[in-house]
Amino acid sequence: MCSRKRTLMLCGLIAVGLLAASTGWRHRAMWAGATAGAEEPRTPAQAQSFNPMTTVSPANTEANRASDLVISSEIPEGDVYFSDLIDFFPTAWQITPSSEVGIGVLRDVTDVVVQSGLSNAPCNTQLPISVNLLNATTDKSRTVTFEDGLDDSNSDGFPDFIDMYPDFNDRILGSAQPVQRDAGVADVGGLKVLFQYMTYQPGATIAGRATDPALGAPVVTVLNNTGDPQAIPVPSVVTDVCSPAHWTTVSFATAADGTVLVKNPEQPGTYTFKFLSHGERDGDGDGHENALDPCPLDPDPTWDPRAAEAVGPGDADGDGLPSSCDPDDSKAVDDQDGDGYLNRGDNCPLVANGVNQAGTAAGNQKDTDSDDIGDACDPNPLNADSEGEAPEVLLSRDVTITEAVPPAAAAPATGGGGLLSEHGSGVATWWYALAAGGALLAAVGGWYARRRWHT
Ligand SMILES: [Ca+2]
Ligand SMILES: [Ca+2]
Ligand SMILES: [Ca+2]
Ligand SMILES: [Ca+2]
Repeated sequence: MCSRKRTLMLCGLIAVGLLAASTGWRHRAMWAGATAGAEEPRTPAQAQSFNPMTTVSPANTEANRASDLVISSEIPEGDVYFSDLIDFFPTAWQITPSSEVGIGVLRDVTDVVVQSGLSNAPCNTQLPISVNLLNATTDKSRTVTFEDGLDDSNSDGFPDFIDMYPDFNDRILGSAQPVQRDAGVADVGGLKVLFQYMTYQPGATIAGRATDPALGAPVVTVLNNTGDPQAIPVPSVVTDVCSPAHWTTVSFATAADGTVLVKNPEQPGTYTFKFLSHGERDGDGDGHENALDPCPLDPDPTWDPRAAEAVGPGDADGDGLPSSCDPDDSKAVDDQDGDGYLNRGDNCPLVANGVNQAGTAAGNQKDTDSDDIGDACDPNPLNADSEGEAPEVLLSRDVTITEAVPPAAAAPATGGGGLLSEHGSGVATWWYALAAGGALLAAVGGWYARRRWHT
């Protein structure tokens, strides 16, 4: 689901509990931003590696306490990127359904940094992204299209993505009814990107796959309309997305009006969060996943897709087409097949399969088996495993919930003391994370602190 040639994935953003499963940004998505500093050339990875990491931290561990929850994940540099990711919350964790919370209430803040390649350049640009996620309707009776979602048709101050149900969600995820939906729109280098976190009942079937109820309540992330079979691919300035990436989501305990949004389990004990993810496929075993590798069936042992300079070992002309499959590696041609998709952002860089081929067998980036190799050049277009198996990782993270502490006798009313006594040392942890996220997150954090101060 999160396949990157069509998606950009931040797939893991999790929010409060949400998990991320499918995401993608179409066509390798859209990131833009500052360029990372040049580095010494590295020895490219020689084999597929996939080692995601995740932490879960309640700000307060007392039983039955409304507590902020922080989930952080990362994928190290050189690993293949996520193909999909689903978080599973312990069923005893108390998440208030969207139907019981006001539309537009702030529930989560997510801070992401992911590496990307822009306009056929190497995948070495990093861009921090921050997004506020608001409580959104789970009522499917009024829907909105992807194209109209940023409108505010009832003038309530929220985009229609918030108070109407995106019609593409069911095409991507199936008809299961989410319990909770949070949505927000990030500004990524001037591009608008819709984030949605969706939480389901344990055992829900998502995107055609039944989830194991023993794992907990599944949470998935959807970016834009990635994965919608009715979406029409178009070339993007973001021609690659790759590791490293990390993201942190803070799910707030309460709304400004005191409504509880997320609460620890009622009883003390140890509770286990699960994170089920798959990595991207690597058809030629050269360590570069298919979505990052313009020559996915020809090993490129000396080529570094993250190199500081495009011209270098393995790509003498720097056109993003490594020497293993470049018809002439002494003559740079950024769009070898002339179909409008630059080499690094084309799932068949040597065969025209662009907008002009829509409706033909080649299709417009058509990739029936979602292995990031287009039908027009896939030797096994109906068998993804023929072009590399997807590594699977299931992480377990235990969280210990402690006995509730009876309320202490009223303390002297000193402003700052109230904040600290309410949240304990956990607050400092997520505050630090927010501060690292930049001005937007800092602003949100400040608002949040003020709200708490006066409660
Ligand atoms: Ca290759
Ligand atoms: Ca080349
Ligand atoms: Ca092509
Ligand atoms: Ca394919």
